[in-house]
Amino acid sequence: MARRPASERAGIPLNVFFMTTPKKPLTILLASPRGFCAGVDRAIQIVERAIERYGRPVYVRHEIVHNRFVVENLEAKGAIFVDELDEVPDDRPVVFSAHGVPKSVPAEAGRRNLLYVDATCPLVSKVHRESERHAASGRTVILIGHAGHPEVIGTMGQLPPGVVLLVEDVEQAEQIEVADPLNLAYATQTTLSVDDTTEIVAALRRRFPAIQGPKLEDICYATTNRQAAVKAIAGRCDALVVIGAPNSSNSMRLVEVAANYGCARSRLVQRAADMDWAWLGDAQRLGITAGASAPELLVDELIEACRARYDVTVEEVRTTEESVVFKLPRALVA
Ligand code: 10E
Ligand code: SF4
Repeated sequence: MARRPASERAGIPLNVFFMTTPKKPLTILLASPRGFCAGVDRAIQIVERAIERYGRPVYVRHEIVHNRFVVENLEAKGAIFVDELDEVPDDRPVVFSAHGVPKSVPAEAGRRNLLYVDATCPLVSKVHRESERHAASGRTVILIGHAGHPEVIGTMGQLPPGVVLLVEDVEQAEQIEVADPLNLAYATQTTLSVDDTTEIVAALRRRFPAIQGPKLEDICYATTNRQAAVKAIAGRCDALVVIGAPNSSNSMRLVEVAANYGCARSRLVQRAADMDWAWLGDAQRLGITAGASAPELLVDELIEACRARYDVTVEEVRTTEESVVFKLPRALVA
């Protein structure tokens, strides 16, 4: 005779064991555009193609983009990430990161006869060329950006010391002294807060009416679009997560934008495993976006982790379409 289940023998109906408390509802407002931009996509492809073409290992100076997941994936394919060129052996190729490098870096690579591929985003290179053009016309360039960030180091390093002056905020814009206010230009880091930069530029224009600069700032399309998408959802969210890395300028700006536009409970999360579920608390609407260097896979992973805990409905809020694609360097095509 078949043995009865232990629960029945104990007098407990079997279905009691399978009764679960229903999951709480959670609406995810998914910002769009989010995640990879054209410059990041191109930079990753450059490393992958360089490995295919030149074999392992290919060295990469600095994280190709500011994302551990991307870096570890490329390491598994044969990339070795280093801080400086002196860590690259003479007989191996090296890729420069998407953030751009000072002129001294390709110069040193050339001096050592290294095979190098520059993965600087074309929109960063554009800022480099504009700054050079101003300097050639005798203008001092005020660069609006964050001290120590590789893009800022790269842009300042396009010109001799003293030609580019750094301004980080409105306070510094109000205080900066220049030798010749009639021969002045500004440029910006590509990943700044659109709102903060507008204020900084306004302060510079007030103090130096003859200052020259781009029609809009040099903040790129991807930064602008990701911030606009967050602005569109922030006011409807109880909490908002930006997938990205702490050293990713554009990702950090998205957290600030969310807070400034109505979602004080906003934070950066590198991936689902780092999510603090207690922080989410009783939120019913969670905003999710991703920085320009964060793969979509990490967004999917977070949504799946939410589904395991909540009864999830996803609503994608798209503020614009993106179709920007950058060509790869000729050396890596075909
Ligand atoms: O710290 P950033 O936002 O400048 O870099 P990221 O690697 O997170 O995203 C890509 C942005 C680049 C390469 C700079 N324009
Ligand atoms: Fe280029 Fe903008 Fe992407 Fe930076 S964030 S890599 S400037 S497209």
